[in-house]
Amino acid sequence: MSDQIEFDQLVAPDYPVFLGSEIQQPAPDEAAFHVIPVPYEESVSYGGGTAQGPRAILEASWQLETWDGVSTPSDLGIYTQPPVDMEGEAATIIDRIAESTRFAAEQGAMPVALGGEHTVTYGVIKGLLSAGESDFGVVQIDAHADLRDAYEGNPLSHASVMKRIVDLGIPLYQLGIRAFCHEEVACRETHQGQIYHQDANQLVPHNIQQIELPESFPSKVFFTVDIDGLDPSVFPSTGTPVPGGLGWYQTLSLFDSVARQRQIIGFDLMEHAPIAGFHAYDFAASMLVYKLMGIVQRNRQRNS
Ligand SMILES: [Mn+2]
Repeated sequence: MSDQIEFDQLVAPDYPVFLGSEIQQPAPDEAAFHVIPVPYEESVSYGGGTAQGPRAILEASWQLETWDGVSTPSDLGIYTQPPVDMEGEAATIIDRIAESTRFAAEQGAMPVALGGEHTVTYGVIKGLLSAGESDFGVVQIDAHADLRDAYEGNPLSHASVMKRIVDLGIPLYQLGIRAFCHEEVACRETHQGQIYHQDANQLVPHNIQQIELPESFPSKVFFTVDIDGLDPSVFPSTGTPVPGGLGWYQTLSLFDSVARQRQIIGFDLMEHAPIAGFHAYDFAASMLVYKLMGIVQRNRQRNS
């Protein structure tokens, strides 16, 4: 794809700005959204390639229309940050992700992180905390619970990312989970009142489009989307695909139902691993990001 399109707005070599075909890169403090590319791929357990995810999503975004079918999210301003530097050890990279996230928050913008493996979300959450966000919950769409205390000895594995977040005392609501182990079931039981869930076997066969967050759930929400939470018929472009996942419209509806109940303070899309020759999935991933921005935009208008 990059062989055919010449990108005239870049944030780093080979990294075009999000939607750069349609909008000029604004100043960082004039954007409601900061897209943060994080090509992190360290602990991937099965199929690889998610380090290529952020760039593929940015490239594909040049094919989007600014009108998302309902509103024009780009009117709020979308700033694309340079990709996070991947040199060094996992803990160092996590700190850099946190810095980029904090920068977004300090500019008054909502971080929109593009992965990369799901571990990235831990850095984003640390960044929100360091920016002074304290009382928020996380809503997670995923095929996997990611609640192992460590995976293959690694506490910063993509399979442990939600455990790291739970260990920070942050409430968690899981959606679409359908592949998990006994340790993760036990973790949910240990953390009753902190971890909530509606798994795929409830959501998908019953075509549930909305959830109701518990009253005690914080008023602010960070929303993390592992692309494997959607069904592999929509997104086979991921390292650990699992059948029986959420549909396209169902995902958008569930996100909207959360945005109607709580203030979204950021979101991410993780684990997209482009498949050479199948650019449909890159485009779908970029459209999903833009559609989520649109839902944020419309709920802001509704609530203001
Ligand atoms: Mn995950």
